Amino acid sequence: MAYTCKTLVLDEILEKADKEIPLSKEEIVFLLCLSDKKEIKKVNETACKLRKRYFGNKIFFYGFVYFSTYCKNDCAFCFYRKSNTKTIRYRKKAEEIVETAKRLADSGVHLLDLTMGEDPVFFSDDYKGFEGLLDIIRSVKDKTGLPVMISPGVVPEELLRKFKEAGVDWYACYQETHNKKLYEKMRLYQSYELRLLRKKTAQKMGFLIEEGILTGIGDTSEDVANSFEIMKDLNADQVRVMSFVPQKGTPMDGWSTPTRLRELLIIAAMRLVFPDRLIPASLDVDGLKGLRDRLLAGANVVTSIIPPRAGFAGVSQSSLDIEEGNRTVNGALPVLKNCGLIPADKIDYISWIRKRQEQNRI
Ligand code: SAM
Ligand code: MD0
Ligand code: SF4
Repeated sequence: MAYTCKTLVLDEILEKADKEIPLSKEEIVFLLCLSDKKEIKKVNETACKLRKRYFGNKIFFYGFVYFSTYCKNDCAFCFYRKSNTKTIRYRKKAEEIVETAKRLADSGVHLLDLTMGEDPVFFSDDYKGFEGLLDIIRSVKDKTGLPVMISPGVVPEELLRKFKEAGVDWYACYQETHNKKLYEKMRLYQSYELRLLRKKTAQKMGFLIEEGILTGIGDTSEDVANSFEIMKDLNADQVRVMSFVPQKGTPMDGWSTPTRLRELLIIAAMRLVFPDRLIPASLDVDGLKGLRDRLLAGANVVTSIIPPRAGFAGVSQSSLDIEEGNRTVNGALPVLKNCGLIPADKIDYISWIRKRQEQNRI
């Protein structure tokens, strides 16, 4: 069935969301079609009310450590796709990774997200390259005491088990879209089913999982509402949306980035549908200047914190705000304050993830 932007009654939808009654696909599509400022404000207010119910006024911070930008894949949207000759390639040494993780921990982040392209050096020779990474993870955990998320792409089950044994808490692997036709055009030559299955396998092993979508890649509001449904079935612990940012040297370079209203409405609708989950406000799309709007739409995790002068890149904005020191906890604090929010304590984050792990076991 095709949904259109029908006239439903906004107040009724928001009342339902406030009572945590599941919204229909049609209602989600309706929310995503809003354009009136007063109406959007109402949606944001309900989203923030729900965030407050579960998280008070506390916000979490994730340090981002993109330690290898080599990749064997050719995702159409990505700056680091293997055939892009205009990209920035590096593979960081163990000491640099651990040092950067320590700096991030000292700066007050709650979690470290260790991210890589599907680097052929790691993936070849029966995944032997990952042995060194397991040591790195152990030393990051040992030196920082922080929870760790791993974003390694699609990896075999046995390797996931080793990550778990090394103390990793989260597995992040975004589908980008749950419209299979669109997926095939974005994640070229990569199995949709396998990518989804890995998240389910990781969850069974006791990982918390993050699922995410990109908007502005040809997705419709119906696609987004469908994604919400799949994220719900998946019982993802963290759900995200990011606006597509065109990248030099890629087939999608000539595309435009969607209006930010789209991402902000998706964040707010996500909060209405997933009131108790973690929802990122990524600095990777618009840098620090985009943080306020994302927090006011109901996000509760500032992601893509990257320390200056360390030589690590971002993803959709490979360098924006990094050397200026704006992608830091200190850089974000005034924005939080201005929104009436405060950084959470370390213990708040640990308690949240332990509680979630417990709930997922039952
Ligand atoms: N290689 C692993 C993978 O793809 O799962 C981990 C890499 S993580 C750096 C890649 C994520 O960044 C993608 O899943 C996508 O959501 C986001 N991303 C990549 N290119 C982007 C772009 N041009 N605009 C917005 N987000 C982008
Ligand atoms: C972010 N640059 O949070 C990071 C990245 C990967 N797990 C996360 C997309 O924006
Ligand atoms: Fe590689 Fe990930 Fe970029 Fe795809 S999104 S090209 S898998 S780094």
